[in-house]
Amino acid sequence: MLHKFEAWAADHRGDMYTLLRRWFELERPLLLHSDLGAVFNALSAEQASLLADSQVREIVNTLQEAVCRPPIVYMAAREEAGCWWYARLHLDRLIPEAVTVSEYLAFKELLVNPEGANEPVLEIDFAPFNRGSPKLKEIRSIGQGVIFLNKQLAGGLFGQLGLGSDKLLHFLTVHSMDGKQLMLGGNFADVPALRSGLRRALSMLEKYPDDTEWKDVAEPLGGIGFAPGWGNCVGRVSETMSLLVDILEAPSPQILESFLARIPMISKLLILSPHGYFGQDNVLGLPDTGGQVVYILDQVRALEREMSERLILQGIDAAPKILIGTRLIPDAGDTLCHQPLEKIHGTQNSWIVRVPFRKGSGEIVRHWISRFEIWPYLENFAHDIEREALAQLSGRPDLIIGNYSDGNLVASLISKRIGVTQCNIAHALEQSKYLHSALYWRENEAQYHFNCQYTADLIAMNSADFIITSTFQEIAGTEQTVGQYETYQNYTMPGLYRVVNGIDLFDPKFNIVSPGADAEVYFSYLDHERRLDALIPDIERLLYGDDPGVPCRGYFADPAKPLIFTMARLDTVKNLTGLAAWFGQCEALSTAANLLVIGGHIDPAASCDGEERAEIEHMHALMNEYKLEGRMRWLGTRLEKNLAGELYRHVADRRGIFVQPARFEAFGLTIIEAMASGLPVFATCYGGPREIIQHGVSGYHFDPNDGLAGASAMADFFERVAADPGFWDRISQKALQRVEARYTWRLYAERMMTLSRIYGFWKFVSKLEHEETARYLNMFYHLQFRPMAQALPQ
Ligand code: UDP
Ligand code: LCN
Repeated sequence: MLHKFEAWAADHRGDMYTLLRRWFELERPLLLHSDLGAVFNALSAEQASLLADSQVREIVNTLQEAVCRPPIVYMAAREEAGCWWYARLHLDRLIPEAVTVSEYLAFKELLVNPEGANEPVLEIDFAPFNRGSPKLKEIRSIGQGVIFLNKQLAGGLFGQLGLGSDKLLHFLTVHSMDGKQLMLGGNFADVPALRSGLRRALSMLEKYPDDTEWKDVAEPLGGIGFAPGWGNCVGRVSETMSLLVDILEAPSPQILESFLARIPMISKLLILSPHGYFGQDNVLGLPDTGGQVVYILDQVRALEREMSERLILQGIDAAPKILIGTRLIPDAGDTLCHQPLEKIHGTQNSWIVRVPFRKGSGEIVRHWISRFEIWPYLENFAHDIEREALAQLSGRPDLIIGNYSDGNLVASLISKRIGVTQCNIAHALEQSKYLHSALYWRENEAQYHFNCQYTADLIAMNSADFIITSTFQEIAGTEQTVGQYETYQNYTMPGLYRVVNGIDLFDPKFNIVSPGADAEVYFSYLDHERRLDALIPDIERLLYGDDPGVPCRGYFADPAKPLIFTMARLDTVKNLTGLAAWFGQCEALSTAANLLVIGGHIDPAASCDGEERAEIEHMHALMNEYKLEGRMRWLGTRLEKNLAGELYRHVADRRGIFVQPARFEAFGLTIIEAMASGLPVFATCYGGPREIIQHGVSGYHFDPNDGLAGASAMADFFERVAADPGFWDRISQKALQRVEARYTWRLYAERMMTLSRIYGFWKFVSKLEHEETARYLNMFYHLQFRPMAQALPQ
């Protein structure tokens, strides 16, 4: 594409000159994709020749960013996910010239540090460590790492290299759980011996009915060299053994996956989520406490069920145990976050384990602190929670799952120390939410400490054995937008370091495994038998009562209108105030429907978070400005799950909609909850919702930067529904089907358990290959992250 650009510029010097001048005339040093496109569109409206030239439009479309220092501009172009090129253009020469990513970033750094052109800079580059390790090739395969890995294992390790069988034999020979030998008793000297053992075992098993229990064949099988773990009954044992026979003969990716998925490897899990109020009651909607907590609690219930079913099927008599490690907050308000141990409802043996944050002096931090302020405490936290987890689990966990930047860093520290497979879940990577926050990290330092956060992210994502994402776009974006992980591919933090290869989107460590909505709570409004009718009076009071019983502002002068419902934490990115403003500005919408907002507090003094206080005041100002009192109700409360579930359904009964107006939403659990209840949803087009909803089929996207257009689309929707009530039903049906097919915890747990086994095995067989990266990361942690974290106020 750069060659095309060069050729076009050579043939169209006049147009190139005009375009460049127009960019400079904006007098902004950093132009975004949207700015570059807008200038081009304005220009091509004036010059028909430009408009007609589809080639240059295609080129301009790929430009993501331009750094202008007249008479020079440096450009970053993204042809497709993960595939970038960089060029420089001079007003005199007018022919683009390729530059390296390093040169591009160096030029960008001058925006912040104009005198720093010749200063030496630390460059971070992970590419050399990954040379030679297998990588995906196709964009559409991104996020399906395990499928690729199975092919690699089947084709390379077991195929051409032929080493796989020996490694598998070794793996099965040393495999144990709680000190008890599983799979092989250790008497097979080599693969031929194993093969003949399998043949003997299979022919012996033929004599037994399939449902014969393991205990009845354990002795003769033990005599041949087989330990427990093959199955709970003869039928299952034979199947598992046959799978191994097939692998040793001619492995296929599917057979390998099926076999590895059966090995009882996972009975103890450690999940890390240090920040926020992590609890089961009275925490949702508090600052920094939202979907991540819901996700993890639902995940634990689903994983415990899956782990226990798999252990039973494999004939292992062990109860799984899951721990969620979080911080203990002594001054925890009306939450239970001051308790060291809390059993998780609906589980047999899963617990929240809390240890407090300690300062360097040893003093315990008593109060809640923002997720942006926690960096200095994580190292001590990692030590303390590791000790606690080892004690609670009576040994090492089989898998460690980190959550968000802090949990993933702690997971990296512990996993390395105790040699356990590490899985990361980002939930939200902040570079996508806070534009240019890496470049201008110093300006934001007082509030956000992105220097620590982005360094932690880089360390954690490169340490992880595998990474779970909720959507494809989280990794690699869309044609138009950059993926959340992709933002870590190249970036610079002037004065700290420059990243030229931070993460490879084609790494097979990435896997898309989407979460679900708790099916016990969020189900269709049509499922009358399961509905919680007892909650109807509470809902009516909250929505329509003169005294709703919780802090509130506004009422519905005409309660018969359908509802536009939104619910989220009241922070700037969630943009609930944006929705209130569009509602106020769009007459057609505020005539057609009422607005129900649930989030934050009504009294700013009740909030302990600066950003939330500012949003509260903004919301009041909007209600005053647009006189929303009789058309909008704002409840400053946190809804308990069952009440939230019944409320979604109540809004559906009344033919309403759910709106998610965020400037950016990493995934958006409320969207799938609303869809699972049968509500048509209008959601931001930035982030996960774009993938969850098929626009115009199972809901709608809109651009929060053009919220008025979104508001008028909602007004059109209500108008259409008024004319054709069946239209609402059709969208509602599609929303229900979409969630059922894609976003369920059962699908999640099955996939997650298979992945942990395959990556666990992969880690075992490729142990040495990651040592270099681990060393590099260790140095990066100690020389870069640690001093920055320790310098933060405690
Ligand atoms: N939530 C809730 N009650 C509230 C506010 C939020 O139950 O008063 C839940 C909501 O149902 C969802 C979660 O909090 O499960 C928010 O998750 P989401 O992914 O939408 O956003 P996040 O807060 O993680 O950014
Ligand atoms: C964090 C977010 O910001 C949401 O978009 C996600 O839905 C939530 O975590 C759960 O992953």
